[in-house]
Amino acid sequence: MTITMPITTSIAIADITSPAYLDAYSRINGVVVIGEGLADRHFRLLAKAIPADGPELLRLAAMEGRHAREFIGCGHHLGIKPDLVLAKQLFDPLHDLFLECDRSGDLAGCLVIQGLVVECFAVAAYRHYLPVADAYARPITARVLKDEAEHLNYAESWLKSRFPELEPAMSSICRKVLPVTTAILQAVAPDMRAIGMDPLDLVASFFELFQSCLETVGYDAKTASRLIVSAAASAPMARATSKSATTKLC
Ligand code: PL3
Ligand code: FE2
Ligand code: FE2
Repeated sequence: MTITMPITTSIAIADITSPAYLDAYSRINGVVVIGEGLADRHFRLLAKAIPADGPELLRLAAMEGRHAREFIGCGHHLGIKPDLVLAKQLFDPLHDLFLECDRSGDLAGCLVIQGLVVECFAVAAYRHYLPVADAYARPITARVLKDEAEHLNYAESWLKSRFPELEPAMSSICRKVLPVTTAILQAVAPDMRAIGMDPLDLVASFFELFQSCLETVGYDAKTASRLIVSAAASAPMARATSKSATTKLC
């Protein structure tokens, strides 16, 4: 996976000191901190499940732990606390799916969930956050973005080298995990707007990246696109949150 396309849309920089910005940031920051913390856990579980790559996977897990701490620092710098309760609730269905795959020995499922879906989500989100990030968060986000590309690369090459035997399991987990991922995005869409991001652009980038990952591992373009469109069409509405105004993307 190479990440080349810069984000070039015109951006209205939000007031990072306003109560509305800080309130929205606490929920977005919660999603990022929980997402990074779960990525750490998932790579540790993968290290046990794939002992031959154990040291490499533990190294990736440690990177995720560092990302979580650095993003906590971004929130701290703005004087907010991440809303971890809401974020955990939003990530629970995805995490449960990962644990189910881990317990049943479905390595393809684990790698699609963490290595492709979550990492594409992170890359798309951080690419779109970068142009509106405050001066403290910008260099951190840029560094993290490079790390996430490495995580994607690991999963892509593992899945690519076993594609013919794993294709059915991969397609099956995509149908389950894409809708729950879109639901997380929907739930924080109003908050993304409040911090200057466009959630629709993010969703478009996420699907574009995910399509290119599926093609890299071995899917033909049409099958990949049908898989994504049918999964996205079955996305449930995200749970309404106590503070966020709406759960619609547009
Ligand atoms: C994988 O390494 C971690 C996955 C984390 C998922 C992040 C989702 C982010 C949603 C909106 C983020 C905007 C960025 C804000 C940064 C504080
Ligand atoms: Fe990360
Ligand atoms: Fe990652």
